Amino acid sequence: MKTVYTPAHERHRPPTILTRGVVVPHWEVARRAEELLAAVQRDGHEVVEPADYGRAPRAAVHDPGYLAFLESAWIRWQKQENPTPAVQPYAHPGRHMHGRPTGIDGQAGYYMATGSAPIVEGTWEAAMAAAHAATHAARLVLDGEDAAYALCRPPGHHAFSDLGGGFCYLNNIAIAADYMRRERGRVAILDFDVHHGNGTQGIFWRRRDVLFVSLHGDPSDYFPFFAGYANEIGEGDGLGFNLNLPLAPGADDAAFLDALDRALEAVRHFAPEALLVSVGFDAFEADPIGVLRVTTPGFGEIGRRIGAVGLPTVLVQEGGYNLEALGANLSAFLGGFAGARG
Ligand code: SP5
Ligand code: ZN
Repeated sequence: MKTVYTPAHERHRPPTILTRGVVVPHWEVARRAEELLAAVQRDGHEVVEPADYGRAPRAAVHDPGYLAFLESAWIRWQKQENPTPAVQPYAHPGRHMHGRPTGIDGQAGYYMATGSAPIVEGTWEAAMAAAHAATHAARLVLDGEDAAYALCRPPGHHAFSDLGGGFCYLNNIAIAADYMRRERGRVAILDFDVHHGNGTQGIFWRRRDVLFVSLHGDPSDYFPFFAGYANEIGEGDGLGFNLNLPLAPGADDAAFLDALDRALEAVRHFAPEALLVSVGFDAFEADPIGVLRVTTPGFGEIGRRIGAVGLPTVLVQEGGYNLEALGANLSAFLGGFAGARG
């Protein structure tokens, strides 16, 4: 399978984040992509560089004010007194607060939902490159490839139209899905990262041309906490085109695969012309920030069942933070997928 990769991701090196009041090293590190790339090369997949698709694909999904913020935030932050190396918000608009700040500190809190998406010197360039990689994988499938894999970081599924967070800046898969929609009638997004794809859900909330289905740890006690519940089914034109399948903490391969079957049933019923998949390996039993117990062979079976749907498929990398296991989990997943394609 063609893998779309560019080393531009290395420019995004988030240092630390504040977790439960303690400063810890960031989990979303450049080595993740290195481990995934090594696995792809070991398995003999062809690696291609993404083209530059310009501003249009991201501008079709994201708010202009948010894009302007992301592009300029680091430079603006550096112009303050005693600047720090990363834009880190510390105040967010809570309920009942509707004012719009003009300064960088307030805007950082306005445009970022969490403190876990610091903006460093190369974040904007890396985020653009990740979106181009997902768009390029979509382009390959539109042009007739059976499937393609965007090996990208930073991830994207927690990014809304006008709100980043949870390690995410631009919503790579939403940008790719919207790009495909210009040439295809309906597309479905399946998200099996262990965290709910709240940004992707938000972007397509009122649309019936893009089905969103997510498998994830139950948000009642797990990030992103405020979205991902089973009663979220879309609104307006999008009513009935959003499906959340939260899983209890500790869910194993069997429980995960049962939920996957339900998700794939919804995809088949929707009968899209293409499938896009938010691929996360953080449902892994030994992920440092996971809550589920999917095994390496489990990811193989997940790949096999997704492949067996038989739709043209764009795979887009999201999370997965166990550096030692990332390569094996990707190999198992892609191997399962390819096996189902025959
Ligand atoms: C794309 C993706 O997988 N984003 C994940 C965002 C998770 N953000 C929450 C980070 C806080 C983790 N604190 C857990 C403590 C573990 N001991
Ligand atoms: Zn995740």
